[in-house]
Amino acid sequence: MRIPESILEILRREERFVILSHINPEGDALGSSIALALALRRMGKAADVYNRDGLPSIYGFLPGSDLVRRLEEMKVTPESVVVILDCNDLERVGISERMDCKLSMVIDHHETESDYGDIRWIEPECPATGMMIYYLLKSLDAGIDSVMATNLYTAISIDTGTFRYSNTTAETLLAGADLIRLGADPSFVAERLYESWSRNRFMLLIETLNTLEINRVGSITVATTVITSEMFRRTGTTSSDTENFSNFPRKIEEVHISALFRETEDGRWKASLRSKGDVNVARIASHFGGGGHKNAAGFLLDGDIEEIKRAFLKAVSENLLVKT
Ligand SMILES: [Mn+2]
Repeated sequence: MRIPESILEILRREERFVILSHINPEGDALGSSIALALALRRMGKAADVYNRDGLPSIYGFLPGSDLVRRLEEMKVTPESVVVILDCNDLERVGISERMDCKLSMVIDHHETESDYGDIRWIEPECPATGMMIYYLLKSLDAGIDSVMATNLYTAISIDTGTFRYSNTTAETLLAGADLIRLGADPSFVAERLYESWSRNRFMLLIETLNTLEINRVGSITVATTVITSEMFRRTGTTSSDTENFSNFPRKIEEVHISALFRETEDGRWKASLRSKGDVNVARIASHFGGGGHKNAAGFLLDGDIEEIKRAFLKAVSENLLVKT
């Protein structure tokens, strides 16, 4: 992976950094942000991490996670370099106006959504932003300590299903191995990510799986599940408890696509799409104005959930002519 020289130069030269990532942050956004901030601090610079939604409690295990503060506390000055990670436009960060900063920089592995940023480094083939930060820190010679290693290992774990998804390559495993050598504990991270749920979260999963419907669309089998605001209320959970839920119906052998529809606080519906192998759900998401990767994508729609499901299945039949 070739790191743009301008990025290395700015990180070495500038003194003040504000690190931002997407709303509803998950392990890649958080781990990448924390690791980069700690590396910059180690280089003697000021580096702060903000996220609109703060730190979800399930990521409280990340060392250095106390660095993550809410967007309303953000201080950007004309000397600041703003670094946006794991997304590439301001709307995804939850910011509506351009900031008065010295420079803005985007580091992301999602297909381009906007042209925001004075410097953009985007690698759609890269499995995680955490991989890009890993290579970046290697090139900066800042040194990766065990705290940074744990954050980057978690970032890569989340976006590769802990080295299982089709984006897992030899490079991913080599980076994972190096991060373990540098101090990441794979069984600790896996236990915190996959075996540390609250009972409430598990009850929400049971309710969600009870909404399962399986539809055959041409040669494609689609599983849909739904989470309503009422289900969140009943189980005492929030949207951050739903991370990974859309993967569960993929466990069914014949299912090619799993679509989870979650009601948002403002009464809209957020679809999280997951697929196996060659089935490209990014194409369906973009049909509805959303985006993502081949095997993981999403979109947001207004309206009645039953109508949205019907429109979704129609879009699958129109947009996917895939051999299975
Ligand atoms: Mn990511």
